[in-house]
Amino acid sequence: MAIKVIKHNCKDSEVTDESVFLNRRTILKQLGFLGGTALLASSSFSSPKADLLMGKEIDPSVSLNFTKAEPISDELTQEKKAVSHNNFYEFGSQKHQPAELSKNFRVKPWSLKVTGENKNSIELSYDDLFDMFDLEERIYRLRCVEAWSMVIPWIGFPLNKLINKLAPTSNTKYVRFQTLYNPEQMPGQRNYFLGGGINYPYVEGLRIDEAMHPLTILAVGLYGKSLPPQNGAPVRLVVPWKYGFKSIKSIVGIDLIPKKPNTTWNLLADNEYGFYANVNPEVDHPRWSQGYERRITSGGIFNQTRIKTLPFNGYADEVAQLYKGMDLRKYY
Ligand SMILES: Nc1nc2c(c(=O)[nH]1)N[C@H]1C(S)=C(S)[C@@H](COP(=O)(O)O)O[C@H]1N2
Ligand SMILES: [Mo]
Repeated sequence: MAIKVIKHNCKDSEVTDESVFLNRRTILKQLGFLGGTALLASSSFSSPKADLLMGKEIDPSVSLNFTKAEPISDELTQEKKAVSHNNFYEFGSQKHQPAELSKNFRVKPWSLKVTGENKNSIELSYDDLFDMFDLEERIYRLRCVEAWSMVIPWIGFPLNKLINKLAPTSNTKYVRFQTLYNPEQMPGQRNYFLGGGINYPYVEGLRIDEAMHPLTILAVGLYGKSLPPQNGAPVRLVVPWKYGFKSIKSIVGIDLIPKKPNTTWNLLADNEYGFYANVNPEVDHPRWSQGYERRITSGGIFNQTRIKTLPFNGYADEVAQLYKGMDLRKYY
């Protein structure tokens, strides 16, 4: 299936005919040449375009072409929540800060370098992220180690498709990921307190079998559109059976390596955040229970519903065999 259309931060010369057309219509509308109903005649309007037509602040994200997911029984988190309640310490450690402080984050041009064994490597440009693989939607639960959770329709591709391009051998035991380091653009990287005391760049890692698992994706979009900066534009990892901090954002480097890599939260507090970080209601965080979570929904008190946390975040049937014989209290 062919991919994507328009992207972030496009100059006028780069945008597709459709968006130029929509821009022109906006102008025509402002001039009073078009009625509102005529503008709604096309069924392909997605919300950013609708916002454009309404003359509201323009959302830089754009519609993507992708295979739609089957609905799941969990209620989707409202999009406005998913893009305004974030953890992205590079843009501040309070939930509301990433959306506010990442507005001018430039994601184009982008370079994602992927290295394998024997200096084997590939580099993906911004366009490659959307063009190299067919995009598919995945509706996943996201469980933060802080005991809140959401249900988010991501758009992306399985990480194993990218790894397979580097033809890994048995020497590859782990995969290391790194977020962009750019203090000029990321205020939390130049201000120790804003950035939550993290030693940047943010790094993460997976065992190779976890990285190759079909549930593990690189996401380039959510809710039908490319990722907004606060959710990790232009490309982030999503590993649905692990605590959210494993799902590293705005990735510039992926390396196939023989040894277990360092991971940011483990470096900060080894006793609180392990390398594995599989969602596990049996293993409490030293400072709070992991038995329950606050699902961010449209109902409940304060739009939160208290629910039981499931082993592997409800993906045990798919992933439990990866950890056969391991003591999950030790390998937390
Ligand atoms: N680079 C980077 N990636 C990150 C984080 C971060 O602070 N920096 N926070 C993590 C945490 S704790 C969570 S819960 C998820 C949140 O993803 P969301 O904001 O898209 O819901 O991103 C993860 N990825
Ligand atoms: Mo998190």
